Amino acid sequence: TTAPRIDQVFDFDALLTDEERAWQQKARAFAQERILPVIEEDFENKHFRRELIPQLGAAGFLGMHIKGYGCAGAGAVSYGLVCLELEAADSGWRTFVSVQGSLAMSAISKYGSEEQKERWLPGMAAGELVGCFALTEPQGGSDPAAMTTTARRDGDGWVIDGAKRWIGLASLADVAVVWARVPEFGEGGKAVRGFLVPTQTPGFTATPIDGKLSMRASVQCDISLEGVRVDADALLPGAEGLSGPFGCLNEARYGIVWGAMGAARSCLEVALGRSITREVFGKPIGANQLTQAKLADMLLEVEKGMLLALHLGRLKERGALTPAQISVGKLNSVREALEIAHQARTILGGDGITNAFPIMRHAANLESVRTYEGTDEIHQLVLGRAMTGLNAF
Ligand code: TGC
Repeated sequence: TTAPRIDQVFDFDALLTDEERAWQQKARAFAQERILPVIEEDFENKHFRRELIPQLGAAGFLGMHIKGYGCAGAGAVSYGLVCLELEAADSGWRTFVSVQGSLAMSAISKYGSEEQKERWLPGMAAGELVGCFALTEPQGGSDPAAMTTTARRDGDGWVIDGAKRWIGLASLADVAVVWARVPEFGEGGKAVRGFLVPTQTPGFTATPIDGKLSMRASVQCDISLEGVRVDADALLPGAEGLSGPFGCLNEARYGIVWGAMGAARSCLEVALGRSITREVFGKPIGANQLTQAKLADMLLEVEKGMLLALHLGRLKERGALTPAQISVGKLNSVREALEIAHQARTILGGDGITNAFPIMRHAANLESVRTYEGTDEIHQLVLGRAMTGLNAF
């Protein structure tokens, strides 16, 4: 596209530090040089380009908010900007960084023993090892308290049985963070614990889910756990109950707040570019008032979404970000990004449904983003509870 840069209208970058701009530029260059040239082909062919993983590691994007263990120790806003630039290329690659860094590495960093951190984090930061985060089960992801996967003591170790679904990266992962109910710890969510399961362990099987019309350039799997025996030191000692996995979901949801605005910005840029070059009724379609109204409304939502993301990022850097605030951002960013993708498609006319433009790919991807890490409805209910004090789950 020859689109003018929409960020020049608002000068959002003026709100960033030099270091944050440096991360932004690095991620933008990575997306433009390594992802964009191949993404339409990969999406079409359902191909996950594994060779990019060490390159993401070398760039410092994996677990970049974690201090030590080979991680960059960058600020929350820098991490958000990287998510935005990667998702401007494709949600699948932001999802990779989220699953590896915000979910699997965060779980180890927040709840792991020193030995567990030393064993896994440096290789994961470098992109030499891949992690996945096995929380969701086949009956649905919204109510992890209902999980049926169990871990039982067996001599010095644990035996895990159950099934997980929609687990990103599982078939290529070296280690799975598996959340399981430990009956001896009681009932409900309080009995949930996390285990670091090397994926070569007998009884662990990950099968990629086929037939996806969304996130086609990334991998999500079914996992079967049949008598998976792990040593005692596989247990994450710092996680007790559902606040363990939820603490990691907070990190990933925060990245989505920024990331979805990247997909939205790309759709707006393409629509803006085409509005100037596509002629209808003898003039560029962008010279029509209705089109300009659409473009203006899209710009408003991108800029509002980015300002919201920045506000949440600054709160996170102060250690003041709450789960309800993250719900505001996740709900708003994905909902508005989808609406922007749909509006952008109308400006392109029939061309908008082809893969000559990224609009439908972003729209299809965003349907996944809307569903994982808490659906719209879950975030509405989190906010409803925060406002009313009444639990509607
Ligand atoms: P509730 O009783 O509210 O809470 C249970 C315990 O958890 C604590 N908690 C949180 N802690 C940290 N951050 C949060 N956001 C938290 N939310 C709750 C809470 O304080 C309590 O702690 P404690 O110590 O008192 O026990 O639990 P609930 O069952 O009422 O929660 C309801 C609800 C709906 C908010 C929760 O179940 C929820 O968020 N559901 C959505 C789950 C979700 O996002 N699932 C999708 C996961 S995506 C995925 O797994 C795939 S990863 C991506 C990939 O692999 O590609």
